[in-house]
Amino acid sequence: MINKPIHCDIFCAVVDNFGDAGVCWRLARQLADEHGWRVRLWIDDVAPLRQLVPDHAAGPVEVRVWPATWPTPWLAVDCGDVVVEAFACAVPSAYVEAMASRTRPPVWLNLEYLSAESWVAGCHGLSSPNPSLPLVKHFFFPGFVPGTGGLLRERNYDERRKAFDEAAFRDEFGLPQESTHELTISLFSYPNPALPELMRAWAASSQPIRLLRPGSREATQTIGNLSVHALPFLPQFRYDELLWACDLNFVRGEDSFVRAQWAAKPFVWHIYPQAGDAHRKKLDAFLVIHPAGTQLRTFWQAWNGQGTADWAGFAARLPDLKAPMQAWTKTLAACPDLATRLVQFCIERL
Ligand code: TRH
Repeated sequence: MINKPIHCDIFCAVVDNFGDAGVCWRLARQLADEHGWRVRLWIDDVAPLRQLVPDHAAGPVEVRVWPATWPTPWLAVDCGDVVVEAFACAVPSAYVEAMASRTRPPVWLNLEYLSAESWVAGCHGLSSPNPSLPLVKHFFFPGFVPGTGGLLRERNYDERRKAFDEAAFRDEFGLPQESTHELTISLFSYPNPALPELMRAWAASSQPIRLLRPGSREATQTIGNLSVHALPFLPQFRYDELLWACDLNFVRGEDSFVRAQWAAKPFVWHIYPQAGDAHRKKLDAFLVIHPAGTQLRTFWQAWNGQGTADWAGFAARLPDLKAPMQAWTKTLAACPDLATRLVQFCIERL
């Protein structure tokens, strides 16, 4: 048992996009803010973090550039009590040796990618002893069901949402005020061959559609009944505001996918494409556990490259999606969040 604040080093290698930095920052900030840990985030590319959190230098996390050549030797006292390697990014070997030379080895976690597949609960928490050093690594799997590591969700999420002023948000970005006959949609996806056809369907729809595209450089334009607005790439904590302001959210990857679930609005997921179509199984696994999975399936599969996206059919189902979306969020929010579970997991082993 230790009395001083727990010191945690999180290692993040940016593979691509924003998800690696986004997830690591979210976890790091929660551990510092909500659990009083002293957290250092070692990240090999600060550029995405700067976009997500322009003021990250203000704390509460100490952000350090993970140098290409790690300084050697690394001292045992400079290791965290808890070491998190995000997405199997491989902690530098000099650091690992220093971990092994501590009288009490750190709790070492590999934070895995999120998946709804049924094997996840069986693998969460499993340990892997180091073949040559007195160290054990544990696999920490985020997940949707009991027995997994849960999902990242800040303690003050509901409070922030209650305080959200949608009218002010719309004013700030030059959007008209909310109207009941118009559908507001946010779009954050990978390049998607299904998009041009969907835009045509939106332009031809009888209901006016306002499409908000964060981080898009395209000019704001109107095509038939579709108004397209380019928005700036928002700081991470403000991205939630965009999701709250919309009736339907197109999200992708891992972190925006989770935020859409907290927003409890109907959403469409563009899953991160993987070699050998491995992502299809993950998409199906989520549709199986989600209470609206049956209503979502064909449109989501089409958005992910299987079949044709039938907008009119999906739009007709939107009103019925509200209740299961809210029920799902309620179920998830009733479980402890990922940071709390991670803290508990570590305290039992420190
Ligand atoms: O950027 P992504 O495609 O990240 C991906 C996934 O995490 C994928 O699983 C992983 O393998 C790959 O990275 C390496 O999508 P994701 O996960 O949704 O992350 C986007 C982040 O950007 C998220 O934290 C929300 C944030 N964001 C903003 O802060 N402002 C914005 O305006 C937008 C659109 C997003």
